Amino acid sequence: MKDFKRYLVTAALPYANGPLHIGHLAGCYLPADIYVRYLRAQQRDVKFVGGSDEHGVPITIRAMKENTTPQAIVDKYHAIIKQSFEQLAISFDIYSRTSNEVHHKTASDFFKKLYDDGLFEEKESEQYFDEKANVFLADRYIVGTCPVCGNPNAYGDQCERCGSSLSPEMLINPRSALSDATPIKKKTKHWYFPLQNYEPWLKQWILEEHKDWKNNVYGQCKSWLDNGLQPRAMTRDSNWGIKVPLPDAEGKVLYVWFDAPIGYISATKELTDEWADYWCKEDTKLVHFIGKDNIVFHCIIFPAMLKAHGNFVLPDNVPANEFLNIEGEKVSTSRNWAVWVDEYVKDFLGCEDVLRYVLCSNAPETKDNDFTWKDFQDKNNSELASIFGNFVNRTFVLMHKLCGGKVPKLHEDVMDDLDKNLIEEIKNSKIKVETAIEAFRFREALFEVIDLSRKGNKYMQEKEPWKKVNSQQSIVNGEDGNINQKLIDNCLHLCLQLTANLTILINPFLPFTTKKLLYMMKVVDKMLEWKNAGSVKLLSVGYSLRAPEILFRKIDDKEIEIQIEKLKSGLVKTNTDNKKEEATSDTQQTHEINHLKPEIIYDDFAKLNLRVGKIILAQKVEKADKLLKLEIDLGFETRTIVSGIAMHFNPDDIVGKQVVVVANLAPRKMRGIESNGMILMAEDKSGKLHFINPDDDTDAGSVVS
Ligand code: B3M
Ligand code: ZN
Repeated sequence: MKDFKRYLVTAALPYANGPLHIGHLAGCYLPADIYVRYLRAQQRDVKFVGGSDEHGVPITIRAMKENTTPQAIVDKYHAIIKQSFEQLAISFDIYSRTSNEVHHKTASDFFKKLYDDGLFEEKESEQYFDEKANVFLADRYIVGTCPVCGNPNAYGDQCERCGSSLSPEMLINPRSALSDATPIKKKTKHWYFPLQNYEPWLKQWILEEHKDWKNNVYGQCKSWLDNGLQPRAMTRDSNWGIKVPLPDAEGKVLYVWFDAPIGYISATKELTDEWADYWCKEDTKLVHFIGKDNIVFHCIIFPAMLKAHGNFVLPDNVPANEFLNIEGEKVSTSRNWAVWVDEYVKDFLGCEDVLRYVLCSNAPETKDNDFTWKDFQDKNNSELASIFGNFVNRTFVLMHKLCGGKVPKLHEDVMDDLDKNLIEEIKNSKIKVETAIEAFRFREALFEVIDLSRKGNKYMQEKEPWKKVNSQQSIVNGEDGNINQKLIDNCLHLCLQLTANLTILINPFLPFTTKKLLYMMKVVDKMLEWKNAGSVKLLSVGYSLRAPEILFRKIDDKEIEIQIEKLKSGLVKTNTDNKKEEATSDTQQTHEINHLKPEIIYDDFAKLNLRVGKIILAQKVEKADKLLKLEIDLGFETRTIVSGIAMHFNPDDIVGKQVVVVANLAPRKMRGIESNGMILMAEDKSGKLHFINPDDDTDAGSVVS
């Protein structure tokens, strides 16, 4: 392994067009912060840079939606995002913004250098233009009717109802998503970066020299490289962004993905005069933490730009996470299906570490993962509080009760195997945790820390120091009493040393908890140096310690219900997806309809097999007030279906009625009767049920779709 002198760690620059949600945190900010805190504890030379991405179409769209200027938007959201990071203790050395002058100059000079070196291709092409809004339109901003399924709101790149991949030319009645105007084609000139020229080098650099990258990252790079790279326009027609620094470039700005990664360089410049050491010296380890949708930009495009420019180090690793879903659904900011960091902090003040814990122990490191409030509660109550918190609390309480509030001695003469094993476990934990962190396996690392506290609990349970006191009282002989005190001392001595170790190991993950622990032990930050982990001589004998604090309060069901309710009631119906939803405009925004279930795609619907059926028999089910047993003619067969409609209809009145049946529902036993399907009914506001009647003469078995 290469010996690195310094570390430069970056975390993707969030677009300043909305607040931060927990998916962002889990994706890259929390892992980056854990890594950096660990490196700092290792006394390594590290800089952690970040900032807001304040250019690009998402910002201008947001400004249009909110009827304000892009500047007002970025000012507003930059402040909110920055504060959310601070509240969760994401410890950037600098959190900058790409609207800063340093950045404009850095990005502009970067572009100019590539231009002067003759590395761009200038090309004119025809692109869609909205004459009303006076802007060129990316495919996503053109909507129209899908030629495949007739969806009137298909996008210029894809229909979300039927999943067809489209181009704007294919849409029937195309219109601009911004103004409703019919887009026209207009000529425009742009500067293209010939990515294909860097393909051989990228193949060597990534596919041969970086087999160590995470599978998801390596795999995505390989697929881009296998498909062949194309020239990419590095400029856009817009009045928001960094002006193209050329004389004949009126109304042109740098492509946001050209300028944003340069933002890492600009932020380092703002942070330190030694910025060039971090960016230009070969013994720097540059690590980009990102989400999976940013892989191509950080692994292919930006490195190619750096290579073309020359003099810069390249990323040594790009540990990208997958996505975090919420309660089984993709995060969608426009549907408000998200857990917002600023709101979390308000609702769970003092529980910042709990969020950090849950997001790390459930991080989408290798695949998309799910955040649920129930799991959040479980992890807090039965891991943090019951295992980690409980161990520390017992240790402190017993130390005060049985050892006079001071660190007791370790009496070597009465040490047994349990004691020796525990010392061994403490040493091993350090190695396990650091190996996992160095490999960007933060979940595993955190698990090891909690596991050490679990071992502490087990040790304490086996030793039962509280019982030694009772036997001590009953023993008249002073000698035995001493032995018992020695055993108590040893147990609590080791439990306290274990607590000190836990403090060092948990520090990168739970910085708030670490502070409380340091306070309770009356020790200073210096103890947190990573090299101290593994030692059982961290707390000096005779040193008096404070009373324990509760590290993690229990979170009750009510609090969880409130959050789930909040999530569900905030639901807004739209037809946009997670990644591209920021692209929608006023004209596409649909109104709020509360309590609708989360959006599904056509394929979900298509799984249902709906048929027309006719009720030929209806009977009450014994000892079940609500159930009727129905025999339903489906044309091709007769089915028994048990339905919860007995309170609404008299069996005799419904025989002969037509119904819509979910015919492929898995069978289910109710009151001992197997029900093979379900009938659909409409429920009005008052809770009254109504039949959904097909026309009288619809044949039984007809397909409903
Ligand atoms: N702002 C995209 C995103 O937030 C973009 C990242 C820039 S990193 C240089 O997903
Ligand atoms: Zn379609």
